[in-house]
Amino acid sequence: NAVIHRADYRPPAFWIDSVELCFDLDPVKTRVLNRMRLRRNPDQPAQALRLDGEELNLARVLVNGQGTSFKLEDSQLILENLPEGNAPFELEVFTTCAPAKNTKLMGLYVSNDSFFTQCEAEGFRRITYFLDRPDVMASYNVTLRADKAAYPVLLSNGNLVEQGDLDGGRHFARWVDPHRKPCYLFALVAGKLVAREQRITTASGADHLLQVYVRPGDLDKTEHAMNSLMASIAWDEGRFKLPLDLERFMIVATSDFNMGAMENKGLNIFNTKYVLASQATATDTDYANIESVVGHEYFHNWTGNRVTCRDWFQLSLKEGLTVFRDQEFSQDLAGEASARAVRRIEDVRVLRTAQFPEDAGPMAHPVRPDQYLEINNFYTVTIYEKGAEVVRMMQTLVAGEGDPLGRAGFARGMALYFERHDGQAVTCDDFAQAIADANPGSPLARLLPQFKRWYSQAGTPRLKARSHWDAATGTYSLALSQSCTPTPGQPHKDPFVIPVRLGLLDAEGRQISDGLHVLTEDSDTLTMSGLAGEPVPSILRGFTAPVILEYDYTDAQLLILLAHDTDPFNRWEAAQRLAIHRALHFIRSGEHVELDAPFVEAMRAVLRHPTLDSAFKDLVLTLPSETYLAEQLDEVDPQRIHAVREAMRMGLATALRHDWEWVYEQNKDTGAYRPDSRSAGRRALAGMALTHLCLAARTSGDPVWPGKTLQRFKDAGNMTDRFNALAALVACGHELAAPALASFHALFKNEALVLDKWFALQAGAPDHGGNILPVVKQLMQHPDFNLRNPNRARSLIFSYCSANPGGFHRRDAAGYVFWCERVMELDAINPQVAARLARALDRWKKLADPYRGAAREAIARVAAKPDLSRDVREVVTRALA
Ligand code: B3K
Ligand code: ZN
Repeated sequence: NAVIHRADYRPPAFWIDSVELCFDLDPVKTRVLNRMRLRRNPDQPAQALRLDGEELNLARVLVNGQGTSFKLEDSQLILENLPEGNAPFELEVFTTCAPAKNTKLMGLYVSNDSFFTQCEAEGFRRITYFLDRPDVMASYNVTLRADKAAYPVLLSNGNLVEQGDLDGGRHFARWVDPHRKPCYLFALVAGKLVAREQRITTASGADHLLQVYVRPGDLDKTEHAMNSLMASIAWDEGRFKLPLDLERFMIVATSDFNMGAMENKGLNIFNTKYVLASQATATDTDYANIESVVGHEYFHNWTGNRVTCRDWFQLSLKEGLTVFRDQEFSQDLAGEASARAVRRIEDVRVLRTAQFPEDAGPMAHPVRPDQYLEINNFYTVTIYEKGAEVVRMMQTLVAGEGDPLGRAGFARGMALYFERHDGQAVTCDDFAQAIADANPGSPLARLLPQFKRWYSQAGTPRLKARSHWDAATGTYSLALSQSCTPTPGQPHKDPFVIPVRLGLLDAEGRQISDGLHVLTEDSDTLTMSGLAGEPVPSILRGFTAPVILEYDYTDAQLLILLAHDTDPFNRWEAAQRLAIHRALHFIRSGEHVELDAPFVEAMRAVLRHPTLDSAFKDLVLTLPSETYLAEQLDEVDPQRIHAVREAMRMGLATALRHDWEWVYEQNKDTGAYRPDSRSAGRRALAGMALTHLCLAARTSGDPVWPGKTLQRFKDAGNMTDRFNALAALVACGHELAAPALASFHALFKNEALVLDKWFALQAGAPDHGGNILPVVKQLMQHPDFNLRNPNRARSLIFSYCSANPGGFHRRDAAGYVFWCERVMELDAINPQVAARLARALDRWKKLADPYRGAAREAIARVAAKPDLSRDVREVVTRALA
């Protein structure tokens, strides 16, 4: 139960070359026979063998077939009297475990009468005693035995080499994985499952079998996942020349899963949420998420599995890189430049609303952390999303002539990375070195040691820009400077390497120049002369670095950028800044919210624009979230922010009423359902129009639009349109919302993933006078609610505590009391899920009173509970520090 430090890394004292596992699967008592071939690591001093094990019953230990002495201490099996010398020896460990009682969903567990495993990061030790660390890679040979009627399908990693019947109605299957792997990539599945199958021939001419396994009733919802898998395979071959290295690639869906999915070698296990889709039950967002998560897990097959992490501090080596790869995949699949830009904006929005606050709060940590108490707490937006931005900056910094984006240079770096490290467990340094070495002379290669501060220093850098215009000489200068506030354990920061793509526009909005500037010092000044008039700077185009850009844009400049910038990211950003200026003004001044004409006209121009994509219009018209606004303030009054944002939304609803009507008519019919980005964008904008039209009806009392919305809800031919209509009624608090919610429940009572949406919509609805908490409490009593199912717990409890600041932060502190009780209740069931919920109050120190004091008290109450998990303890201890 001690803090683990990166600096303490030592290679293992023993290697495990091969593992033979034999499972007798039984929900109450599963027997696991584990035969390993080990040898001492000659590079390490002779010492005892310490195998990790958790919640196991140990029955027998044999060394080379003989009984031996052993000790059990602190969840370790310690063997001191092992054969001397470097010769391999055989160790046999026989244990039992209880999958049906496993509510943590780590290790081997039962869900809907089937067996599943989850081993990353340290779940394999809940299956058998092992060196549960990623730098120990072994060959696996796995036999599964189980009752044939109850568990007709028996799966593990690799190739099925043998199967047959056994006495007593039982059967067996034996799987051999042709690739060596760390134990966190082990998986088994057993149960009543059916598969969609697809045979493919890849570019090299090799044949492969692809399978998507689900529960029998769900086969009709697997087409999109299979298509996404085929697209992923083709993309990785095309862009990075990385082929599928297995004869068989399987995806299995389970409804009880702690996160999104898991990249086990050849046997990915997925949350049903990221597999199952039909137009009747899944939204466009679900379709897009499935595509990206299927891609993500598939891309891990190379980045993570073929080359893995030396230790868990290197987690971003595989996660940051694989998120970067899945983001690029989604962009490439989106097609046209404008659709790519929409994806980019969405990714940046996630980074800024989730990762920036993390980097400014008590859990802030570098992309490569230096210490942890519980590794599961470090599967964070920093490791994943900021890690992806670090990889993206590398790509940007290897750009060259004929390769303006750095794609070719980056692909060369990837090739070198695999040439050097295939089959190894390596570090983030090894990765960065390969990308740099493949691009000698690039800014990345020149600046590599300094660039790697992105891995070692936490916190979001601030990039300040100040411009100066000398009309007499036609000279424009832009002074850039950087700083980064202290984070826990890091009081001082050295300057980062910040790639800044900069464009200049003239007063009519025509582009004058565009180029990449790399800031490496604390400050630096760019000068351009020979200009006819003062230019408008478009700074940080495409969001080339994960920084907070501070520049005192005037409204006039922002309006020019919004109307004319050729960089779609900064075009969107201009609208965000216009909205933020206004929101912050109203929040700080307490003035009555009244939207000014220039802002309204700019929004109208976007809505009515003849050529802009609907998806882009939807992003521009979406006001910055309450969470993002809170980050812009030193002291946060969540109710004030909520009230101002709602009032601004109402302002846009009423001022643009006719425009919303027009937009709705233009976008409401998208024909036969297809989840492509263009028609998805049109559905999103139609949904947004409905919400605003219903909001406007709230003040006018006009029943027409709520009525039309209800009709659309009833007639909808797909889940996106149906859900958006329902959400519009809920958002405006109309009386038609209640019957619509009831009929939605009745329609989908047998669709777990749709019920999750039903819970989430109600828990995340705009708060009116404190009405949401009672609804949430009531829904906890609903027969369909189940705290043990992570998806359901997230849909109700997280939607309220983490995604509904206006409902959660109550002056009477009842939201915090509710949070505290749920964290403690969940911790006894599933610490990983509980620790995620615990983070809902990360930013409590920024709150104004009375919220601040009450939040502190609630966190302290959790911290005072004696038998907390390591997961929750780490989060609350850091929060109070
Ligand atoms: N690698 C897994 C995450 C495992 C989380 C363990 N607590 C999924 C992914 O990133 O692809
Ligand atoms: Zn991943």
